[in-house]
Amino acid sequence: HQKSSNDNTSPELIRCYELLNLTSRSFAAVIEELHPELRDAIMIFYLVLRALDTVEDDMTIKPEVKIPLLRHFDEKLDTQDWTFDGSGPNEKDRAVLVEFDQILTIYHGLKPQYQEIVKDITFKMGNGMADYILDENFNLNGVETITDYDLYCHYVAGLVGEGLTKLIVLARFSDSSLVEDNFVKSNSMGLFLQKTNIIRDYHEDLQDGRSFWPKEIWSKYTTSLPQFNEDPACEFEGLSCINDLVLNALGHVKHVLEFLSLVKDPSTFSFCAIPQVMAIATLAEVYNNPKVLHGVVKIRKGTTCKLILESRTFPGVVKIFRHYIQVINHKSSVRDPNYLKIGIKCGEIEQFC
Ligand code: PS7
Ligand code: MN
Ligand code: MN
Ligand code: MN
Ligand code: MN
Ligand code: MN
Repeated sequence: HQKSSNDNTSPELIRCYELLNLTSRSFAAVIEELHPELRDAIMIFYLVLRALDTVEDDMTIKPEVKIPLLRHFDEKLDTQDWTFDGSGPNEKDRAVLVEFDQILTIYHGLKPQYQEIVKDITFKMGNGMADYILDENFNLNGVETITDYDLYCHYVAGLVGEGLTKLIVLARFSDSSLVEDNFVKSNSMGLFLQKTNIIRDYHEDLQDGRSFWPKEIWSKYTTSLPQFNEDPACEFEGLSCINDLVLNALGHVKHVLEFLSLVKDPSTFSFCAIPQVMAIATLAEVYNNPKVLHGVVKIRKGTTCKLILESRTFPGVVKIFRHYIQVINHKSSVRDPNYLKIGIKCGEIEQFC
């Protein structure tokens, strides 16, 4: 298509940024602030994965249609004008699929190296998601072991960390050691966000007919996951389960802080740090909070603003983590089965904070 070299606001590009804002206000804010070298590439990376996740999330698409669509989603990136309007009318992000051709136009204008990263991660994520749609008996899948939980989170979020790290290192915005650890720290960046999202979304996911809480953890507290929501007598067990999941998520904090200490460019640092800071604040909010079992728990708007302002520097981020680790430690009750482990984990984190 025709486009002069300094015309960087084609109608397709404008529409892509609108789609970004329609699907996530928080990611839109941090992506729009990125350095021009990476801004469009990361915006497109986000929209492609948002489209893939919309397919994964749509429970009205039958597994016979959904699984091959996920497995071959990367191939849509070889086309100029693929679109999909088979997702349900209530699917909140269906516009990214209906207007996928707009995303493709901008995608094909990215640097070839950036396109390759987006495509490679799309391929791996789509196939990973597909593995988790049905179990070996062709029933809707749940997450069984903690190993499965880590693998699912790797597919849907650890891989995003890996792709973003490759982009950031290619653009020379961070220390190249970030790609020399087999993406262990990048993976933790994604897992910390994804596990926080999964703990917080218990009620919403249950209503959508699915769940990502691993059975290896919840089976210590109940024989059926919906019981935490349905039976008021099980509230204490539900809280113990939430706290056990938070303890598991806190296992990623060390790598998250190590990763952030190696990011050099300020806009890239904020982009990476803000979601992590929101996650630790969310974990402190959900910790021992019965509202998680019955609805959505969100952090206050004023808190969000304050966190964003304090996330500009690495010492600012460390201070926020220390604060929320203390909040969690103080909320912990001696009656909680993981009381000692939480105390030890919080102490460990404060050591390197
Ligand atoms: C490419 C920025 C910065 C090294 C759409 C950012 C959904 C938590 O589904 O929308 O509404 O419950 O609240 C983001 C690592 C991925 C992991 C994953 C792509 C950080 C498709 C975010 C985001 C790596 C699968 C959004 C993982 O949550 O969930 C770009 C470094 C998408 C990141 C999904 C979840 C993201 C998520 P929902 P949300
Ligand atoms: Mn999903
Ligand atoms: Mn989703
Ligand atoms: Mn969503
Ligand atoms: Mn979720
Ligand atoms: Mn959600």
